[in-house]
Amino acid sequence: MKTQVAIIGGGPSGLLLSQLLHTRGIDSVVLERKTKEYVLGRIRAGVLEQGLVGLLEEAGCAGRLHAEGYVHDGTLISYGDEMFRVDFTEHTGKPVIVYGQTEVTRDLYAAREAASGIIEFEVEDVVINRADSEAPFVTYSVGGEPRRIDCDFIAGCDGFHGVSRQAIPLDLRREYEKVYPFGWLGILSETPPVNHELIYANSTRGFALCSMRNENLSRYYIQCSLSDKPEDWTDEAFWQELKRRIPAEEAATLVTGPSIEKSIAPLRSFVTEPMRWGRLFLCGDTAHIVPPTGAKGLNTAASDVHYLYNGLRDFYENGSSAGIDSYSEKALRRVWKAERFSWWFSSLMHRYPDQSEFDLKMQVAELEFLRSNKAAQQAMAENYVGLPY
Ligand code: FAS
Ligand code: PHB
Repeated sequence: MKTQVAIIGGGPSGLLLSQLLHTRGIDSVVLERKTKEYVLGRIRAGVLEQGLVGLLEEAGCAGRLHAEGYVHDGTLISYGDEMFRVDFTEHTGKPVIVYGQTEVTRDLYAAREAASGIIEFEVEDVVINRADSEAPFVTYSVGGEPRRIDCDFIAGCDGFHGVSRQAIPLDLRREYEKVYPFGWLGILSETPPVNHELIYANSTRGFALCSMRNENLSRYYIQCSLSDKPEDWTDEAFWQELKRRIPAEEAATLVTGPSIEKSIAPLRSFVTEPMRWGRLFLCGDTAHIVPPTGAKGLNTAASDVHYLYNGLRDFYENGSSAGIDSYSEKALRRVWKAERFSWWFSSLMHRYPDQSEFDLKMQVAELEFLRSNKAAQQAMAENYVGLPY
């Protein structure tokens, strides 16, 4: 098979890139390791920056998002029984949209299928070949049958555990990592959200987050030990712990119910540089990971897609390689700002095993400053709604 862009990974990065390229008549093939049902079964991000919304509009996939997504003009931050609000629209003129990553991915699959886009599922043994040449190709198998795609470019959109990052020779890669000494235990419940906005909670017992997907589908998280397993937590134990970590007034109105999904995500900050080697471009989680505290994971994958899509458009439409040549530097400049914000917000909101009494006092002082200072709130709001591409 021959195509212009071979895309490894059928998650949001790969699908969004494929659909955007399609709108400009640029052919691609998406290779996905799992089944579509498996991909759609993952419960992940919930908050979309305007930049991602704009890309989905450009890709012709934003109809349901605008019909079903929730516009959030701000968020609540609590510490003990104290709670204050950061108004995104007041400080930046922009809201965020609450709409699950699962739905974004579903909309992208629907768009690719409507356009007869080529997506191969359950691929195995994906190997990137001659990425540092003018004639790269990808080999893989489906059902034991060996296959090959000859292409102009390869987009590695295969997430943190994919093969693309490793295709760049180790001596050419620099990796930066911070592993957090805790995870997030998350549940999904068919209950009304405790508040119409998100609540990020700093408590003496650890972090909690109250989020949602719609008026009868709530998403809650509590910081947990890395040794915890989802099955260690009954629903009742989860609800009791969540109530201890959010303000009493909110806990009193929390509607509990059976969990329909329960999972633990480890937290890490990770960046690999560069995000390009020859005709291979890394995009999304394969190149960088953030702790989900700042809701930057999916949204930073989106800005990578923006830079790569425009670089490839420039190449095919204008014969210029300027966009693809500057891709890695441009993408990384925004990636590191997302890493900083996610690390800052995680440091502010979580309990760390080695924290001293002084460290805890610093957290409260930082929260009080954020609560009372307009410039601090503007800085937080600008990062949360998404820095410019
Ligand atoms: P993805 O990992 O989503 O997609 C990569 C795809 O490539 C997958 O479908 C995988 O099956 C496929 N693949 C892997 N190896 C392959 C191979 N060899 N061949 C072919 N295909 C291959 N972000 C937030 O903003 N908020 C959150 O709350 C949040 N929670 C998260 C929870 C978890 C458990 C995880 C892992 C991530 C979370 N994230 C969150 C981040 C997440 O949303 C990512 O940023 C987002 O999925 C990035 O999308 P992709 O880059 O497409 O990577
Ligand atoms: C979610 O709704 O899953 C969510 C929202 C905000 C975050 C992380 C996760 O920062």
